[in-house]
Amino acid sequence: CAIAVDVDVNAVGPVRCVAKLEQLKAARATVLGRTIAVEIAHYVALIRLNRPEALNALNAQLLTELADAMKAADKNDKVRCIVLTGSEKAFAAGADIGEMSGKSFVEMFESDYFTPETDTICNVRKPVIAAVAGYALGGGCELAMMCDFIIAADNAKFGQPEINLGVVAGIGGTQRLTRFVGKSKAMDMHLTGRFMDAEEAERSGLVSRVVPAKKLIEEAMTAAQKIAGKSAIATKVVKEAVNRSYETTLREGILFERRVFHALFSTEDQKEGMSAFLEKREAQFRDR
Ligand code: DAK
Repeated sequence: CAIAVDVDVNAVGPVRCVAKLEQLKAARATVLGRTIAVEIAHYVALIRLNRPEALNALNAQLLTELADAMKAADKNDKVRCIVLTGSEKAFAAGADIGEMSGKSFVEMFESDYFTPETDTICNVRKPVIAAVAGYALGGGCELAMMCDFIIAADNAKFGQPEINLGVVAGIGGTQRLTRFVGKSKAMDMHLTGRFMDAEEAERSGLVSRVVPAKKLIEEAMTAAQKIAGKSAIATKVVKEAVNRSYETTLREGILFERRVFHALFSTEDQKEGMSAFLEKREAQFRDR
């Protein structure tokens, strides 16, 4: 089912300030898929996973719809930041065990199970925040880690319990969790299958902050709107540069950072941002 996310919310030009929640609700436009819902307002796309009957377990349909929605949001001029969330009970309780259980090696290998969808999600160039409440397990934890940062509700529970099913994480969990929390804790999580609560997740560097569950969306939208007000060129460059720290050596990463820093001096937004600071006024970024 098509996920069209081009919705006019009567906002012109980059976001200058954080909109109030009431304004956000008033301007909200919703597009529903069968397993996700997309709302766009004030330059933020809020994508909700919506398979409550299976705690948002990731099946082929959900991941296809999610990848389509992410791609559309990445292309949409009215979106400058994306928030990905689930329900209060579950961000996502993992890949859909029912869908996977009977598959053979050949079926998994030939379909390259979930690779095109997760590649699409990881290739989004706009900033993506995961707003996680409840369970983020297995593929759910891995999906949250594919986002640029995670804001957790105080009821969030993270885990890689694939070991209990006789398998191993398959969409980045052994690699990303280890980079987030270090080898010892990652081994503990993957080998025992235990869950980590929000407080431990924040302490370990898996999430950037923990907020009360009732305020999760408000906090994530406020952060997203703040990002939406920055230069879109600079936010994409930040994303590429920080991701380099995972994907290459320190030496190469620092060289990449230096080069993109130099390159930003060719933009009007750099001149505007620095002039605005010196003139003690708010910057008016134009994404040029
Ligand atoms: N898949 C399918 N259905 C699930 C599910 C899942 N992962 N998790 C929950 N559900 C369903 C339950 O079956 C139940 O359905 P009904 O029985 O009502 O029809 C419904 O959601 C509510 O769940 P519970 O009744 O179990 O709810 P509780 O509150 O009692 O327990 C729970 C919540 C999250 C602790 C429990 O549901 C649970 O342990 N769920 C499974 C968690 C898990 O093992 N997750 C890891 C799955 S494996 C790969 C790509 C991806 C992956 C691997 C490879 N490749 C590309 C190579 C990823 C693998 C995984 O994620």
